[in-house]
Amino acid sequence: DETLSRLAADIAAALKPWQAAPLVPGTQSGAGFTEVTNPADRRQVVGRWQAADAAQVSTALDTAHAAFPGWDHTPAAARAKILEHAADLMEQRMPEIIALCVKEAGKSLSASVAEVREAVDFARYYAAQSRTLFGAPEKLPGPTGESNELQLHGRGVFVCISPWNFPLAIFLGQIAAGLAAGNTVIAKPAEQTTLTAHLAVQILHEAGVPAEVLQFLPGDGATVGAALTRDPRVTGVVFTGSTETAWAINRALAARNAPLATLIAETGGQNALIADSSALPEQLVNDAVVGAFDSAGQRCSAARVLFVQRDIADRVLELLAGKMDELRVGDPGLLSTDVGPVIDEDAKAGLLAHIERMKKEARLIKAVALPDTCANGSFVAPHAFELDSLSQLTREVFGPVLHVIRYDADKLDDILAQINATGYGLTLGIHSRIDETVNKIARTVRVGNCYVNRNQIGAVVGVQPFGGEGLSGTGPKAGGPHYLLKFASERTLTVNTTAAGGNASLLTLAE
Ligand code: UN1
Repeated sequence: DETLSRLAADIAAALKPWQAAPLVPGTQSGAGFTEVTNPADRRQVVGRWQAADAAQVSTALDTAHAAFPGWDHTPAAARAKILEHAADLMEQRMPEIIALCVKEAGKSLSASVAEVREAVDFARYYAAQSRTLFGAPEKLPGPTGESNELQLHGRGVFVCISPWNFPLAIFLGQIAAGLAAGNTVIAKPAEQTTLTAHLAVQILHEAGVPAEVLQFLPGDGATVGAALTRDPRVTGVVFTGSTETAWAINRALAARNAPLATLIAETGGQNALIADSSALPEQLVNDAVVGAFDSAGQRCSAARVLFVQRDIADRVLELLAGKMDELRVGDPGLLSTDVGPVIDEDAKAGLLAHIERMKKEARLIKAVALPDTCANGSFVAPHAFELDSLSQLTREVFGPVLHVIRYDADKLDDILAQINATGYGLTLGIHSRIDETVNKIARTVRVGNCYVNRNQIGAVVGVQPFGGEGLSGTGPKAGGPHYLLKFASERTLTVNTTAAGGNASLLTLAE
């Protein structure tokens, strides 16, 4: 209790004064600073930063390339120790990180706490994985007189391109994976959350990651991102964001006459939640509301389309409208807030345009009223619409809008085919008490994460490895046992251990 109230007091203290705007060190020359304002009011200045220029990008690549062998040969246990130290530091500096995340990204207090928790989990999980996977080479069976082993190494220079919706967790998770596997890393965060990302990099450096091993290059995708991905020295890119950007990165990597690079991408979704008539309506609605509106719907895992069997649809829609009425929209710095602002004015404009279109083409189930306190910020009221068909949605709607479609029991197969036909495959929710139905849906719909009789967001590191397939990503799953393998290169070492093998038999195989 004491710890909790101290934490609450520290967060409140960090939230209150609008501290002197932090600059991004090392990027202070040249013109053009971007001013970051709090999305909850668009007035308070949170900080300023400046994009890296072409010379800085080029120097970073030289440096990362030169530093790779040294970091790759650093024992995995030593790399792991540094990441674990970073996890400890993040825990110690929770109030400061949470406050920045609230102010810069507009994430609610509870979501910002979860953000730090997830970042800590990623750092510890990949550290543990790297001890096991990279610590000792795997001995392979072979004929007498020969020894065989499989070693894992880093691939080289990894570029991490991260999204604004998890400004700390995904940013840090990507970097931690790259570093744990022995790569040097150049991190380019989403522009909207540069300051939170910068704080994460400071913490990693403080924990002992050498400056040349992890470099920070703020800026936009079209200039900084593109300059990085076209460089032949980049051996891997880990990206979370839109499917379109993943395509662009893939094309840039493929256009180089260079060693073939790895792309690990986690992209969008058109996530369905399917409820048959055996679903428990109250539980279904609770999970739908959390799935659709937590973090103002700005999760790629969020529930976007609720398919509800016609027999229970009226009851479910009534409960849904009632539950949405309880949502408190407003200042993300208040513990009582459920739904904060969306990330910026562009996002807001796009969502409002979608809502206007839905008002014409679909039936409004509920529009939550925005309180006056939301007047200046980038707020979008949570909405639910009833649609006739999934074809009315042409793209992922990344915000607090839930779409509902009724289906007849004998049309379930059609629904499943339509969901697959979107090409996305990230999360799926199923609410049903009938094992046969659950199994059929879970077997048919091609997604990365399927949740049964619970909400479909908030995958926990090491517990629910997260990531999609098809248009939703390449895999492997973040926070899962195979993720680090994709950041690594494999080397098979075969040594003649007979007398004829001479001195080779004296080789120390383990690094
Ligand atoms: C994302 O929105 O990019 O399961 C990923 C979740 C989070 C991951 C979301 N752990 O909601």
